[in-house]
Amino acid sequence: MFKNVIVRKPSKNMVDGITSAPELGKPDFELALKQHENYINALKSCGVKVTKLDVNDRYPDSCFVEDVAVLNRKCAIITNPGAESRKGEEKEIIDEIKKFYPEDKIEYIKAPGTLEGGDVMMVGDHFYVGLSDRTNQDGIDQFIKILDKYKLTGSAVEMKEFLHLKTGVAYLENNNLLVSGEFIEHPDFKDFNRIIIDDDEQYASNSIWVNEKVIVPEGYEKAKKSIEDAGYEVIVVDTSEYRKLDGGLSCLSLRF
Ligand code: CIR
Repeated sequence: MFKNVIVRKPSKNMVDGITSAPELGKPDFELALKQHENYINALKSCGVKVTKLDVNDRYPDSCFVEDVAVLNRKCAIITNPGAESRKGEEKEIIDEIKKFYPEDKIEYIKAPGTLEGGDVMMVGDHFYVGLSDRTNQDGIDQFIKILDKYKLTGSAVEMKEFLHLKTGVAYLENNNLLVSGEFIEHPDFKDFNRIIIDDDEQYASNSIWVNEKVIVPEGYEKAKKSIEDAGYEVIVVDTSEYRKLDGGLSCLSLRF
């Protein structure tokens, strides 16, 4: 169960955040703010305490807090983002993390290692880490070494198609895994109860489990039904403006 969630309010220049899909247009900032509020309310309805960090306009992508830290019940790992314009963004979360973890339980990924939290999927005490354009082998090696210190385990996941691991896969606890695209037949995930998300609804594979409920992006009816059929109560939140920046439900918070 998660007790806490950290989010960061988007800054005006989020509209200039990194995107691989400029054809979707620039985000509407006012709408993005409304969607962020709805997202916070959905999280609160799952019984977590939400900490909302101040706007940080030094980093246009700073609302995607998931990428700068990996938090678990034993330690906090401050990452080292692989994207050029996000380098240094991780430093902006450290003071907040210190409110939740003692300093000797805060670890750091160091250059030349890179790692972004969007590439990390927690399954109990095991952490799957995508070897992506943002997370390199050195970052994964450091990460696994840190986990080992806390008697946790990790493994690298080969991938080619998606930005981050969790762009295409989401763990819903109880061995249930949403999978799309290259992860549907991925050998690393063959022992999960796989809930397949069709290509035309791929964005919905970035849904999040929060205390037995699952938050799903608006507009993906087949995905919503499959998740409901698996026995979950679903909460729908529109994230259209974040999708324009390759961001989704998981990227917008740290849940721990
Ligand atoms: C980026 O490209 O870094 C942001 N525009 C989107 C980050 C999405 N984060 C995530 O999937 N965890």
